[in-house]
Amino acid sequence: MSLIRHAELRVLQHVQGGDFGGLWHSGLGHEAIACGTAAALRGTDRLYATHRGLGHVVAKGMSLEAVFGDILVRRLGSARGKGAGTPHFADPAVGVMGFSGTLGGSFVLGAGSALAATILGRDEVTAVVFGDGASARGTFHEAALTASTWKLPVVWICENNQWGASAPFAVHCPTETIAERAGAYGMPGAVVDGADALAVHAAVRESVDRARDGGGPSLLELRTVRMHGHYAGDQQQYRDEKVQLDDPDRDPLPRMRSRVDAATADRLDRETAAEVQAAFDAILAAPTVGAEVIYEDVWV
Ligand SMILES: Cc1ncc(C[n+]2csc(CCOP(=O)(O)OP(=O)(O)O)c2C)c(N)n1
Ligand SMILES: [Mg+2]
Repeated sequence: MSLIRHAELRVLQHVQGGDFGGLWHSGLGHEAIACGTAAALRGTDRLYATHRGLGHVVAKGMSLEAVFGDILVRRLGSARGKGAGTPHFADPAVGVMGFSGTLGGSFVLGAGSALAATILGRDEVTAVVFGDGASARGTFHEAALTASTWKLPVVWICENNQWGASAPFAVHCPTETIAERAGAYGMPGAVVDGADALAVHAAVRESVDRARDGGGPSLLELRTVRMHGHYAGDQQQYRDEKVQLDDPDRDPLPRMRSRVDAATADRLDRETAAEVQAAFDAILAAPTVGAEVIYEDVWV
């Protein structure tokens, strides 16, 4: 969580410096979900993350170099210099299966990934992460229904940060929870404190075990806060509440820190800060790529 926090802050600093050609969606506040989820998955299990998913892909095992390379449009990025940042993070070797520019595509891709594992006899679980806003897509219905009917090894992981861009949860969702939809699909559903990494881990672990044992999918709704705007630079005029970093009631980092002895926490903080700084500097110093890469990896 500390590594992800430092990486998020470093990227934010870079984006705020103005040398970034796109929208950056900060995952500050989502670190416990990323780590609790990845820790419950095996290396061979598959993960579909989100546009806010830097933490998820790092927790799943994607290198900082590849992540920063994608953000900074360098050769070492997983898109090998084609850029585009978070939506295109992918490293199948560690089970990071990519995402897309449109929300909701990963519901059906995730169900397909789990179906493939079943057909091929692979002992793999697929975790699909999505936001409270994205849960409104019609693809959720068809993927959830099919995955439950066929008992596919999927875990649906909703990061409910109470916002879909500028729309508050109560405005875009007619029910108190998203988890209560689970019953309609014949799967278990639960609301979990998404700022508590250990609670996330326990819940995801149970769902992963169930999926692996042939019990089919589950729907977990992990409640947390989006600590920054929808994108870096979002003035959030629609939002009164401001969430501060280091708030022990809202920020997942101090909550985890309180469970570790202070010396260990300090050491991890120092080491991860240095690791992030070194990786970011190295990628920043590498040459950017030009238009010559555009036809690479294109199948005609
Ligand atoms: C199909 C589709 N509709 C709209 C968008 C634009 N968009 C990108 S992120 C976002 C908000 C998503 O909210 P949520 O799913 O709750 O995720 P969060 O940003 O809160 O992590 C929107 C509307 C999109 N990328 N794809
Ligand atoms: Mg949201």
